[in-house]
Amino acid sequence: MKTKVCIIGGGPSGLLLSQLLDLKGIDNVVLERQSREYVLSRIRAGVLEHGFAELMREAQCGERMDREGEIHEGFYIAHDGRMDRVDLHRYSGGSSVVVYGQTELTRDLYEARDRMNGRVIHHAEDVKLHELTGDAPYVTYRSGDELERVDCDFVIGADGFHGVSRKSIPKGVLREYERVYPFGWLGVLSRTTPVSPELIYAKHERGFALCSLRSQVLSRYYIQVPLSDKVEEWSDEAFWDELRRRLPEEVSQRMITGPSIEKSIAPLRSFVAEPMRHGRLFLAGDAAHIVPPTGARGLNSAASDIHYLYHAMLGHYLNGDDSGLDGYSAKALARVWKAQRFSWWMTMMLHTFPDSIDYDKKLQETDLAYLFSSEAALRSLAENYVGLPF
Ligand code: FAS
Ligand code: PHB
Repeated sequence: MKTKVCIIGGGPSGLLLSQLLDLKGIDNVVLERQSREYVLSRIRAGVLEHGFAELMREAQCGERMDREGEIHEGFYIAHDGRMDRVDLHRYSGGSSVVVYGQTELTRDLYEARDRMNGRVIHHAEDVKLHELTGDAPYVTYRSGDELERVDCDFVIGADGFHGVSRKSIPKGVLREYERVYPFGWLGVLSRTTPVSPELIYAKHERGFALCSLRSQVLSRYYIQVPLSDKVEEWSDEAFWDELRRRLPEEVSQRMITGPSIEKSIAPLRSFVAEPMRHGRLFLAGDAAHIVPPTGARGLNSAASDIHYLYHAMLGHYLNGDDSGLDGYSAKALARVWKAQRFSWWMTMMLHTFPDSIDYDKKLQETDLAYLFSSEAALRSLAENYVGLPF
């Protein structure tokens, strides 16, 4: 098989780039290890930056997001028994975020690929990248018992943290930066009315909690748990009890509980791989960087990678201009690191740390006190949360 761009990974990053390129007549193929059903069974991000929403519209995939997604102009931080609202609209100069689940967004992208007869190959096993530093890279993969080959101009590694692409960059070239947090997030999805119309990030001595949603009939909640916890150790009842303990009474009293339809524990890490380019290979999304979900930057960091790669490919194929490709890694990383900083800051401010000393706890309290006493601090939080410019 021959194509211009071979994209490894049929998650949101890979599918969005595939759709954008196809709309401009740039031939591409997506190789996805799992089935579509498996990809769509994963429950992940819930908050889209303004820039991500714009990209979805540019990709002609924004119609259901605009119809079913919710525009949110603020969120709450619960601490010390009180609730303080972060007015995103006011402090970001009029911007907002869209609350719309990654699962539905990925479904919209798959359906758009179907409408364009896009080539998304599922069950692509043992993907291997070859000749990345030459002019004629190629990718091999196994489909059943058959070994297949894709000859291409460029390979996009959009295969997530556990993918093969980043690992195809020689050890002497790749630099990795990582911080692992001593806790995870236990998440529950339930067909219940959300406890709050806006998200609530809760700092509590028992641990962090987050009240989010997917719609007015689908709630998404998280509580911080020790890394040693196993999801099977948490009954629904135990989850709801612990969540309520971490929220102000005015909130916990009105909590509507119900059976979990999804329950999982996600570890938290900050991670960046540099460079995001190696020869004809370009990394995008979780393949290159991971953030703790506290700042809702995970999926949104992928958006700017895709935006930069899309325009770089347009420059190459439509204008013979490779400046976008040559500048991609530095430009993407500049924004990635700002998302890393923000996600780290939100995580350090709102979670309990098993080894924290009293001084650390006072700093956390002071961080919150300063935030809600300073317009400059609120503007800084708001501009990061709604998404820094691409
Ligand atoms: P993805 O990991 O989504 O997609 C990569 C795709 O590549 C997958 O479909 C995988 O099957 C495929 N693949 C992997 N290896 C392959 C191979 N060798 N060959 C072929 N295909 C291969 N972000 C938030 O903003 N908020 C959240 O609340 C949040 N919660 C999360 C919870 C969990 C458990 C995880 C893991 C992530 C969460 N994230 C969250 C981050 C998440 O949304 C990612 O940012 C987002 O999935 C990134 O999308 P992709 O870069 O497409 O990577
Ligand atoms: C979610 O709804 O899954 C969600 C929202 C905001 C976050 C993290 C997760 O910061």
